[in-house]
Amino acid sequence: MTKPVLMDHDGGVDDLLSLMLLLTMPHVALRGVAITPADCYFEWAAEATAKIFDIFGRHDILIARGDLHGVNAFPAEWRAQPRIINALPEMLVRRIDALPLASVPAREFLAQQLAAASEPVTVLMTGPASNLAAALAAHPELRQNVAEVVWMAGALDVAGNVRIFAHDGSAEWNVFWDPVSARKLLEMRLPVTIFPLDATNHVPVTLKFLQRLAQQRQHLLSNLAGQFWATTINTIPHVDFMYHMWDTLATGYFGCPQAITFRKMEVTVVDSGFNAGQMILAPGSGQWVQVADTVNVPMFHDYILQQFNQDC
Ligand code: AGV
Ligand code: CA
Repeated sequence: MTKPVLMDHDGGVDDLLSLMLLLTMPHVALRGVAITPADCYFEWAAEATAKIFDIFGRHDILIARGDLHGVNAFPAEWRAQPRIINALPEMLVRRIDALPLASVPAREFLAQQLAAASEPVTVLMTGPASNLAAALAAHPELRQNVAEVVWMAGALDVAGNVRIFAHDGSAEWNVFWDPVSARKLLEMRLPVTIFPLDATNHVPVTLKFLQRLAQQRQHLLSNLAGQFWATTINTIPHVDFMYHMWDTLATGYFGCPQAITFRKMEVTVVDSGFNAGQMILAPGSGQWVQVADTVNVPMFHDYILQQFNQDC
């Protein structure tokens, strides 16, 4: 049984690794990729995405451009990260003559794909929620075509990762970029599985893990993933800034759910003020979602190593 999946990512190194991981899963049928210009500049993220398709020999998947912009911009130096990725030798040698671009913006592309699907589709979001929230607001009848929304977002019982002037630090960036859309999406009462910082804090990118990955570098995917992760190692070595397998954990859920425990929580999103973008418990008035909680880290690492230990 294959699982139809639409991915909406925002071009971070973690997002690109997640796309690679997703493409290693034989039971996942990737139906399209939307790119939100949040933690990336679209052109560089689209180029990296197309090159990853090329590595997997997948020239059948379209990229749709997000035309919505959140109220709180990501730092420019984070947004430029795909440039480094595109400059890695293995990526440089891949020439993309023309990007496989969809003819409509991402929100309309998601709606079209959901409408055309013969069975409900899972939407994996590794960036903000703007495109899906807009698609389903414009076409409410398509909500029944969503099997599950899997979203890396939020921080519940732990600190957020937004560190800017005039914010209390309680929000996670994917929610903070566009808190209003995040809140609207939750209010649509879809089956949602959230991967908040509470879960992803268990999986920092460590040199110990990268050393294991390097041992299997004769496989192109391991070599490439090792190089992608190496570009993240010089982020400030403090838990607030350290690079984690945020999106990679959410993606790993598709292939290795047994490594993750979940709890059911009733949540909402604060959409303005000093804690804009904070995801909070809202007993009696929120939306019930499944929230990733703990991670069996050795099992998760083994899974990633196994997926990248193959030729494509
Ligand atoms: O908040 C985590 C989200 C994930 O979707 N992103 C990165 C992942 O793609 C934002 C982010 C938080 N800290 C970062 C981020 C950092 N140090 N560098 C780049 N992006
Ligand atoms: Ca991301």
